[in-house]
Amino acid sequence: MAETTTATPTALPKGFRDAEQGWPHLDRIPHPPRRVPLLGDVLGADRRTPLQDSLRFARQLGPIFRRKAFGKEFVFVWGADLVADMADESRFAKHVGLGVANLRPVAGDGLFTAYNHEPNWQLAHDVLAPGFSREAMAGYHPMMLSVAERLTDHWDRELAAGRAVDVPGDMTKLTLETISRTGFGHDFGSFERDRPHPFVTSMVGTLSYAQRLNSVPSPLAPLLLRTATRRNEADIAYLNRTVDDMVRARRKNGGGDGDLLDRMLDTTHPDTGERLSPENVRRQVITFLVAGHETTSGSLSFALHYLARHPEIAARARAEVDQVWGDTRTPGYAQVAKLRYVRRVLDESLRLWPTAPAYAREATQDTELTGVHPMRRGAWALILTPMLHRDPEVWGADAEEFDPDRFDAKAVRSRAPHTFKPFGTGARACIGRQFALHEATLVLGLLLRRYELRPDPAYRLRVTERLTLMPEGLRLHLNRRTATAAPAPVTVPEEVRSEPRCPVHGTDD
Ligand code: MNH
Repeated sequence: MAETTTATPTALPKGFRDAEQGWPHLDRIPHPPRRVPLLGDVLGADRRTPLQDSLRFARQLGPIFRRKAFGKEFVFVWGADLVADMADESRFAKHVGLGVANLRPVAGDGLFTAYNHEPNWQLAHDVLAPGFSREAMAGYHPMMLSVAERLTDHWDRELAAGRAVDVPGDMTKLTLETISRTGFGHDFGSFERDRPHPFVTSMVGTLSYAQRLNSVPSPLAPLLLRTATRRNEADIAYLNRTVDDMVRARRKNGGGDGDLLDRMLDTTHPDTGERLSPENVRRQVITFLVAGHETTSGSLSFALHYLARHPEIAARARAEVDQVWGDTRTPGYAQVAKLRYVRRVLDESLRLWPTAPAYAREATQDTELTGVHPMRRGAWALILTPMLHRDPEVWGADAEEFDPDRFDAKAVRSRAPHTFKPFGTGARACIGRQFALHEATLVLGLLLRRYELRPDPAYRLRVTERLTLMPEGLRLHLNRRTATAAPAPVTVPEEVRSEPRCPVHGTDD
């Protein structure tokens, strides 16, 4: 096994399809009272919002519960002690199931969808992790800044035309351009288009399809979703073609300055000398283009929604930006992390709406969850992060309120570990966490500094689901801020830190 290993992914059985086989004491786990024969717990469920339905069930049934759909039963977990126990990497690991498993035809053994036992996980992790080190991030910063300027140019034009801005649409343009240019030297020209790039349309198509597959009995899926399946195949083919073109262009022209694509194509494993196969490179490029923008876009959108709804919070964040950045037109890499309050706004948005709202964990041995629920090796549960993040026992009676002060240093220290998990946990936690947080903090800082946000008073937050979460139809009106007498910029010293063994998970809780 490689030196840089952060955990040893063990070879596991595929995982029980049904909770009955893996949880000997299923009777200890409550389920909705009225079950429909054959269909299961479908009363009050909406095919388009499986996550928000599960949140409703969670509120009724408590910290661990089960739901049955078409004869298959699944266990859901959100209580803080249960989630913390399942974060124990010596007894539990990522489970590739449900929505994630449905993405296998798109992303194969790419980093996100790989089974723990697939050798390409460790190989790709070790080869790509340095692409998310502090040095790498500092290198992406100028490109992130230049994409953000495309956004503000666009917003300036919308403002001048007296139009409200399409927040999720524009955040998606921004985050897609950011990952494609920093990671792959590719320009999708998103801001020059009126409609989303076809890559985005196909990506949303495959994500929605993967979600829909969970809402029909699997043997009947080919029949019930025939048209959708055909469209999905066309979407996957389009994603593959786009990516193959990008790779071909790079092979021909070379020169990505050591970006992610260069790493995927050229870098050999430090110990084994192995490199990623062409088929695996294709899977990784799709994985990073999708995972690298969809969730960050949602997080930025939710944060802007809350900032528009809470002018006092926006004012405080804006004051911080003025104070820390002053008149520097182009804030440097180290000046982004200094926006502590802006970062809290982002954390608080990710608390209420973690845009990748669930992750699955499986037992790597026969064990007892918190000493109460026996699990056989391979049994698994879905962790509902939005409920964990709203548990009144952790977050207080006002857990549903937006309050960034929950993330000031003292409050964070006083909370138990594993109570805030928007990026998942353990060896398979998000590799792009720092990337996303840096990009989103930078962009929020730039937007707060330049605009005042006015909500549409008639707007009620509606959340669309396509495995990820996004505020639907969110539009905001902008005012250009009048030039303020901002205080002189504070000089921010670059900290010197030694690199942990794994550049992305060295400090993971
Ligand atoms: Mn991301 C894994 C959330 C941004 C690339 N990401 C995960 C997981 C969560 C997650 C949760 C774990 C899933 C699981 O256990 O099944 N990710 C996010 C959120 C944001 C995000 C909420 C933004 C906000 N992710 C990004 C960005 C990138 C990225 C940006 C790339 C540039 N994420 C990944 C990859 C994985 C992952 C790759 C899989 C890592 C692995 O299993 O080794």
